[in-house]
Amino acid sequence: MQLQKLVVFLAGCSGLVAAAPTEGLRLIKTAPSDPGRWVTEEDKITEYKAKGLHFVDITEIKDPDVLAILSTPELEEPVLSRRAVIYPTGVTHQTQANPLIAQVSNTSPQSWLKTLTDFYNRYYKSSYGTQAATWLFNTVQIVAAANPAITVTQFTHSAFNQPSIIAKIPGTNSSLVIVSAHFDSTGGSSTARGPGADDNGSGVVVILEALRVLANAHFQPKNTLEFHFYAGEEGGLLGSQAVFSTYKAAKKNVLAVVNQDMAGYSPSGKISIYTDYVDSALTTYTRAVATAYTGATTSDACGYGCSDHASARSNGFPAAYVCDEKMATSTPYIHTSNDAYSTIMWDAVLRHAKFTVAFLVEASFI
Ligand SMILES: *[C@@H]1O[C@H](CO)[C@@H](O)[C@H](O)[C@H]1NC(C)=O
Ligand SMILES: CC(=O)N[C@H]1CO[C@H](CO)[C@@H](O)[C@@H]1O
Ligand SMILES: [Zn+2]
Repeated sequence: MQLQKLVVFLAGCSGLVAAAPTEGLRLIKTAPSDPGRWVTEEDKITEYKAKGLHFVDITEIKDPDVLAILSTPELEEPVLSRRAVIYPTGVTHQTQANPLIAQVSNTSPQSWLKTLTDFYNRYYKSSYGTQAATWLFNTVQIVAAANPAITVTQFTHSAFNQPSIIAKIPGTNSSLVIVSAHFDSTGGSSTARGPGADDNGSGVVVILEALRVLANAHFQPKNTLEFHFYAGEEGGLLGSQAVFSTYKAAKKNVLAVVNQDMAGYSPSGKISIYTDYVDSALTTYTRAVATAYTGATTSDACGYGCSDHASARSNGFPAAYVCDEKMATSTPYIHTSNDAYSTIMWDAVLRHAKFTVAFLVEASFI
């Protein structure tokens, strides 16, 4: 609220802000120090996403805690300290994890990613984006049906038709371990072809494959496991923001959020664990799990508002970000019509799916 008044003031006197807030414009923020600027929906995609610029759409964020974190420099202690979770220093459940990891394959991911990339695009405000959500909801339900204890729900968003989707494996404890990926895509404008194979169809099929394996095995966790498929990420982290805002209001106890956004293009053959705008203790634990189960990892930083883990963090939850490659050598096809099924490196998808199963099994016992 206050922030928005500030922006109006700045717009009047300095020209720092692109436009005054009028009907239909959106307030986006590109850095902690950026007071925000009003842009059109189309500009978000053509002037920011398509040019590799990250932002958070803060138009609907009213929570002062969340706005404060989004304006706090990355290296300062976040205003809203998360509950301290003590993570194990290494892996301790290989006996349970290894037989499950052996069930991971690319057979289902290949078929799912083919369907996802065949939608003209999965832009969150297009009818294709809604159709993709309907298909994904049905597919998650089919996968989850192997274990009747698993619930699958749609989390609807007031400002656009594409819902987020959440699958839950109830544990004996309601504390949550969450893996996530967004399923919307963009091809560089609202109307462009956007197959979104690596970005981020690959993250979606990775966590869906992990769900398939755990559902088939009737895996019974101690902590409750959730699989989040977010809508509207390319619009400024909209789906994840709404989900975590609800979780904050409900005072849910979240032990870990591991977001994967791009899991299908990796010339290095190593999982990359990103280190900025994340929880450092969870990141250390995530790296320990990834190293134990997939070998050496790399590190990088992707900046402000880079993906949905930022929404978990700004709502006070511990978040980590796992990607298929360092920025410099990551897919050259992102956010274009060339982010195609044919460019996917399937060994990377398999590696991330195995990591996801390993992480869920290990963290289910935290
Ligand atoms: C659930 O786990 C949390 C720690 O994550 C613990 O504090 C709490 O006591 C547990 N609840 C039950 C019912 O075991
Ligand atoms: C990221 C995203 O959420 N869409 C994203 C897919 O992944 C790339 C790499 O993380 C992001 O830059 C895009 O914004
Ligand atoms: Zn993207």
